[in-house]
Amino acid sequence: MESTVSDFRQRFIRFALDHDALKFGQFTLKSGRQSPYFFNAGAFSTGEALGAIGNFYADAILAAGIEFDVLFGPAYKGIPLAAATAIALAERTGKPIPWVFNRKEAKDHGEGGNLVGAPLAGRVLIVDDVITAGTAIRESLQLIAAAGAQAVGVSVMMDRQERGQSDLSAIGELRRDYDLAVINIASLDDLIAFCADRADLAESRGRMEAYRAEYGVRA
Ligand code: OMP
Repeated sequence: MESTVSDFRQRFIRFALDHDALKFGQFTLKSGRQSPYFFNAGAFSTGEALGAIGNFYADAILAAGIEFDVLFGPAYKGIPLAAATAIALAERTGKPIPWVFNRKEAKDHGEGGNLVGAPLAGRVLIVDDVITAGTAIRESLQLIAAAGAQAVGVSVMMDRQERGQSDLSAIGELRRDYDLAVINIASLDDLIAFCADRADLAESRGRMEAYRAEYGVRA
């Protein structure tokens, strides 16, 4: 059967399942919502898996055609993801691809400050793991604004397509408040479409559809 999910998105979902990064069950989210599925980027715990993830981000970023000057990886989970993405994009574009990350605690010796890597300046593309209500991304946006740089987009492996702080989706609010491009490797809609092709995931699909009806909103 032909799938409705485009190629790299479908390959990514299969890859996440194979690496136990995508789990079905009952999970309490940061927002307090009870979710029938969870994405754990920490499960990509080998160099091989991380290299593949960097290439999935590169697929999504190149497909979006966004222009940026520097990648930003927010501490902690965004750091290895931004590094892997910078390597993959450099290999595929032949460009240097500057990247920078933050520490959670400022350092008062050595080079000082709470930013490590390339200057946080110009057009910034954030690389983070998952977006639910958008709280984590907003912290990064404040940091980028404080540095005098301009956030142009955020790239995540999973857009859960949930409501933010209002009736809009989390990414709808980000677009409205910051004029940001949101680039995902996969979304909840992709995940549900993927499950439609798999009889063994029919029950999980039903629970995700019920969850989407409660917390989801189209961007
Ligand atoms: P928001 O800040 O509400 O957008 O939630 C995003 C963060 O929640 C991510 O950066 C993760 O730390 C965590 N999270 C996941 O890692 N995977 C999920 O499937 C769901 C969440 C979550 O708690 O919402």
